[in-house]
Amino acid sequence: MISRIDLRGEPLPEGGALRDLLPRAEFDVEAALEKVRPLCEDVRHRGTAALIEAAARFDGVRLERVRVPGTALTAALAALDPEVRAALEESIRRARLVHRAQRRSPHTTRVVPGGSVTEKWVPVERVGLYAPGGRSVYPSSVIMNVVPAQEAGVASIALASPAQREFDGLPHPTILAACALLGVDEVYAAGGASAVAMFAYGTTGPDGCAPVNMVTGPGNIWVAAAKRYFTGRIGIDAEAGPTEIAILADATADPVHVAADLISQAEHDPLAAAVLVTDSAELADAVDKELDPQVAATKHIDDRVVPALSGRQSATVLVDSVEDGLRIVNAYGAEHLEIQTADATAVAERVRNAGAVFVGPYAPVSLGDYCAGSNHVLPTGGCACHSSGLSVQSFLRGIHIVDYDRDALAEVAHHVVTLAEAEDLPAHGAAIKARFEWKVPGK
Ligand code: HSO
Ligand code: ZN
Repeated sequence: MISRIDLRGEPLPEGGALRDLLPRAEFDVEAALEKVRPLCEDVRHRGTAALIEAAARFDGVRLERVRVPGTALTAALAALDPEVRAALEESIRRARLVHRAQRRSPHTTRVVPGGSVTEKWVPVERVGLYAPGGRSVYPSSVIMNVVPAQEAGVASIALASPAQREFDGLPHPTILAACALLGVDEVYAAGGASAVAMFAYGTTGPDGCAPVNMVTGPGNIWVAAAKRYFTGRIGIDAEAGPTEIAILADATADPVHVAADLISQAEHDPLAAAVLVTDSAELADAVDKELDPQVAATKHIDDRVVPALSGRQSATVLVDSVEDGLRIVNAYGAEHLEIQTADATAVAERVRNAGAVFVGPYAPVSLGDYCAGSNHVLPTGGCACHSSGLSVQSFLRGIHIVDYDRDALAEVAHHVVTLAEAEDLPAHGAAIKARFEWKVPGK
């Protein structure tokens, strides 16, 4: 079911060529931009009326209101299965523990006597979170977006999720219940690119949504395209692409676990990538054997798991050693990377590129998706080579406060003027000279 790439017996190529050995799903955000632009501009010009029309067109729902009343949030929480509630609460508790520890305090560096730079951390003022509907109704993603924003100190948080026909045009009740548990009370029934536009431009009227400074949250290609459209105007987390799991395993790994973990992320999307990198052909064979019965027994077999595992974005990669395997996974930069080898801790320490690393046999990705305390909004499509997953830091801005007195400025004035002149920017130098008895042009 899963194809094989055999890289044994030859030295691995360097750099980009190594990365190209592992194919990725096509995710052409640029092409989607064309379709998204008119939707976004419609929201800009017609506001709530455009959102109502988009809900009718894309979600098949006749909406009367876009803003979800507080009573609907309370009702959704009251109707929530107590076991689901307990699990969500535990997920929130653990996520808070980890994210609270990410808070940053201001730091002052005394550069010279009388001259200091303080870096202070200021939360983004208002954030819009997007929670998808349809195939991916994930209250866990609401937690993973809201908790870091709250722990960062974001004062104003709004959430949008598509209107659902079977729930009277409200977003999915578990999404609403998760909002209620987290204390998010500004919720809109709005989906896709239109929801992102609502956040970016803001809308007016009784159902209006004030514009936000930043939009985060997962979504399909239309949401990713809308985020790209508004980048610069607002901040975004990342353009999330299809999910990915890579597993670096040796002969000590349990094929039952490996197969189960590959399937676990394949279940998200027909374009999800499941990649096993191993130096053990025996393990690869055993995993292949394990996949058949486990896939046959899983729920989303035909629509997602089989297409994901058999797609060109998934593969078993055979290498000569765990050392070579490390090179492969570092070149790939998976969203999720499991290490299932002897001395997994030491191998994990050598990982440079991954959204999150899961160490040893008892840290599967599913744990991280829900209850490890870590964040599950992670960079996909190789972006782990330059970006991090969502965290408190994502919602903070570091501001430098430069405080120099006369003596401290005088001490370095000569260098500043020299550099200004070297860059042919004499007015920069003049701004220094004007403060001392130094010849300022025109004076
Ligand atoms: N694995 C997904 C997140 C998720 N899993 C939500 C289950 N629910 C991307 O990290
Ligand atoms: Zn998942």
